Amino acid sequence: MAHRNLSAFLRALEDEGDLVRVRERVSPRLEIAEIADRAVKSGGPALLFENVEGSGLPVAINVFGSRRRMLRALELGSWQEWDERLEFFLDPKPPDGILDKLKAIPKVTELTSAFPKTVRSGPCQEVVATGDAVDLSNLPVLTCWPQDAGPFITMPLVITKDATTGKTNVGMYRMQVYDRATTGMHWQKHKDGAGQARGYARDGRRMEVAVAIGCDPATVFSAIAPLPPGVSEFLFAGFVRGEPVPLVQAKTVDLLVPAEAEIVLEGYVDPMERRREGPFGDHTGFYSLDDDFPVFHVTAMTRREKPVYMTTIVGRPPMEDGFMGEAVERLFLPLVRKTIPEIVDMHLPVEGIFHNLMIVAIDKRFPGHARKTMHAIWGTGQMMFTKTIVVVDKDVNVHDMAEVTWRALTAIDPERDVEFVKGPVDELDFAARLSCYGSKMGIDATRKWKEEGFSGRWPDAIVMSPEVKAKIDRLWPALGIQPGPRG
Ligand SMILES: Cc1cc2nc3c(=O)[nH]c(=O)nc-3n(C[C@H](O)[C@H](O)[C@H](O)COP(=O)(O)O)c2cc1C
Ligand SMILES: [Mn+2]
Repeated sequence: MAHRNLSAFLRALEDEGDLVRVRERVSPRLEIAEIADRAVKSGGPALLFENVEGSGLPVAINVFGSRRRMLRALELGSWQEWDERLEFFLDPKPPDGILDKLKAIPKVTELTSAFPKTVRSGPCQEVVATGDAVDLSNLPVLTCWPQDAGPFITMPLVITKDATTGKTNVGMYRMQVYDRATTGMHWQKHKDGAGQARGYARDGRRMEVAVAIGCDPATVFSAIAPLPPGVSEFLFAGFVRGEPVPLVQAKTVDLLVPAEAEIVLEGYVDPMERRREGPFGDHTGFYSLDDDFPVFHVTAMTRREKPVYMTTIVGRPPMEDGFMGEAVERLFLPLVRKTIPEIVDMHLPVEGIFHNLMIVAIDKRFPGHARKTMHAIWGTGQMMFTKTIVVVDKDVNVHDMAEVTWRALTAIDPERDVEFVKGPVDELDFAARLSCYGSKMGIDATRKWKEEGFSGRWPDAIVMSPEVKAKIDRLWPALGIQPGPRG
């Protein structure tokens, strides 16, 4: 059974001892951030702040802040389980005999039941405020870091529709709260929300926008999933959940919103309007400096009778979004392998903040294969932002950074094996020569071949012979050698 909504998920976490209710009175200005930062960095639980200064609403944070909770959110026992689930769809085999055919039926149902379904009413509209009754200051929006320009809604599901195709997009783009009914809309220019806004700008039309805050965890996660433009995040969420996402018609805009959401903001973005946004303590671990971004005018706010305000903080890694990033890495690996089949495994270390560092293990088959892989990655979706790609052979464990450091750095002649290219970079990359444009580096750390001009001899890595290891295994307990502190 899918988690029905945020509260159901929080209850499940609480039952498992993985949620702490904080009853102490705390401020949404910096204090909740400091507590959440300590919790995530120490592997702590999800937090529900029940007594927040200036607001009657509780604040849920660090809900995805561990691998365990991230898996629970996606209703997976392990990442392996996801690979197995996907395999049926990515590598379908014609059913062989009646038994196979019968077995395929639930799988096909799984796919059809992923489509969102429209319902006539939903708890997200138990309370409706429009016009002057809209007041964002009722929400416990966090100010996360000392130099932040103000409070920011950090976990919004921003829902928009393509001006031409009518297709819905959902993206997580932070929103700085300017006043009672106005926020920033920080969709970066490469993202689908910004792409759709360009369609409205072309037509000189206002763009209707709805923002859901706090949903069932798979739906929240779908907003950060790097799906190709035009692929529905709600469909993806339904597939992850194994149940459709129920959607309800918004009250004042022509958009469907998650019926089970805690809070929904409705309004519009004028594609020509810009306002200063930031600074904001960002997931790079540095402040993103102020810049001009679109503006969201909130014309209605609907909510549950007793909503929970869901949020997160970003900052120096590891943070909650790092666990979300790991889930993206694991969920999308089977799909990436469909287009770049030589990839055996990949890893984006959390300190590399998604786009700074990717380690890729490949099954190298021809000269220049590692470089081909780099260019394929730079040419695929949001992986285009990857600043550094390290390509290693398939026998290197990409998740073990000690092994990667050892193997990759012994394998390179830097001048020969490093490739520099130029292209689009993440908008948050402050070191780039220009905004959104800069260079990237690929390191071919695979074993070099004669066909690649390598004329030396490549030695084997040192490994003890299995017979000796087996013998010493038997002898070991009798030797009385205790492990001691290293160094
Ligand atoms: C906590 C969090 C905050 C984010 N904030 C932003 C943001 O402010 N602007 C942005 O463009 N992307 C942001 N992202 C990344 C996008 O959500 C992500 O790139 C997503 O794939 C965008 O959806 P889209 O492909 O439909 O545009 C954030 C991600 C997370 C996890
Ligand atoms: Mn999208």
